[in-house]
Amino acid sequence: MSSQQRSLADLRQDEYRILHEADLRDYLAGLPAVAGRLGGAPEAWTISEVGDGNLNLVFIVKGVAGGIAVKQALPYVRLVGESWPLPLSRSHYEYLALTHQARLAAGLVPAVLHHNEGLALVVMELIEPHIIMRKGLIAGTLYPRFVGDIATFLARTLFFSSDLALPAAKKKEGIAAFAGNHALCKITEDLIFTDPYREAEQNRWTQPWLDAAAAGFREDLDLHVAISRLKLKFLNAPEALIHGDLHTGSIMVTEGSTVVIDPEFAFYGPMGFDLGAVIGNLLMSYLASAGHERAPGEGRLFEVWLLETIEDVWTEFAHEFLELWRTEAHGDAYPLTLFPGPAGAARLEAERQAYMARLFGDSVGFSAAKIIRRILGLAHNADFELIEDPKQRAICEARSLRLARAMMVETSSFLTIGAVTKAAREVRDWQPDFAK
Ligand code: SR1
Ligand code: MG
Repeated sequence: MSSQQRSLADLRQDEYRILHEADLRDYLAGLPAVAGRLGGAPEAWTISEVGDGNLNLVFIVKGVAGGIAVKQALPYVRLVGESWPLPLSRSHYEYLALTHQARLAAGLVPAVLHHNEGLALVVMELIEPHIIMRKGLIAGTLYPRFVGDIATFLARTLFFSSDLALPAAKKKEGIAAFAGNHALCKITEDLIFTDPYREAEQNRWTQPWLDAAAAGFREDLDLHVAISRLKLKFLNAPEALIHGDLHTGSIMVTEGSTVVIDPEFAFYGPMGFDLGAVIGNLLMSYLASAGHERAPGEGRLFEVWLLETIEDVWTEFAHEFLELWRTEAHGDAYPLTLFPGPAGAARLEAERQAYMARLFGDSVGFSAAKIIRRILGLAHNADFELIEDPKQRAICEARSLRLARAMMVETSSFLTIGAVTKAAREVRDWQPDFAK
């Protein structure tokens, strides 16, 4: 036994250390169910680190019989480095959220095969042959199953963790179980709801074209009021267990299947934050499309599909959520005894519609916040970043900022999802001054 092997063997199996390939192989070999799933001799397993997110290590391990994905939290933010520590406990919350979501939205999240709290490690089934949805969208691929799957995921995970479905004591136990995930919430509170609107060292944008827009957003008090209201809602509205980071990089797809991954930001928060993440990221995909065209008009069909998809995500979500409310409302909210007879039933139905209108407004606002943070804040997304010509990228980003500002400051003028897609269509061909 080499000295390196001896020192690995000496380590307690649940003691935190960053797992490198040899250590991970030994660790997995010690888990009979996982080793059986991989098959063959551990020495023959292939291990590759594939993490391209901002926070963690992700390994794909393959053996003769099958594959697994291993996600390990690092004690710091991977994107920035050791100067930005981050609690390993996020792995615990991710595990809790994954197992909870698996009960509510079977088949739409990866199955957890193993969790080690000490190592901040989750072993999951390998989602194959799926790819990260953002990558597929950048390539202009259409995903016909996506609307149905994401609408079901959103409706079921949000409804069944809300006061509409749960007795108050159960709901409060849920809030308590996730309350410790505040460091991840703080990332969102800073990076999404604060930094893009002030001078912050980590902010960046496509210079010099967006300098004026970035300065304008730092001085725009109407916008500051709007983003502060959204931040307050994020801080103090534990409506449901939300995914907390539901961008298109947290969704894996094929044309026939959708799987939602990476719920490490999960906590009890406003439902509109998850809906806004999906809608906002699809809007960015739509407005980035022109920047990926190799010939004018090449992306038009894809763009038409994207706008229909945005409309259908909201419409199908609202339909499924309302159906659950009508048939599965066992929570303490809206006691049926307060709505007797046909008049009570009609009044309750009107109230359901009013609730959805309020949730839609939240989703519009959060969607705008998600767009702005990806253009003026620290963490950008590949939809824009992969547009090679920086001026063309800035044009796409400027259109997105214009749309997002309107959605955030004039939210009440967006009464329907059709109003959102109409505004997106209009801004798609708008030319910012620097492009003229
Ligand atoms: C410093 S972490 C930056 C972002 O990465 C995650 O995916 C979240 O979106 C977070 O805001
Ligand atoms: Mg993530």
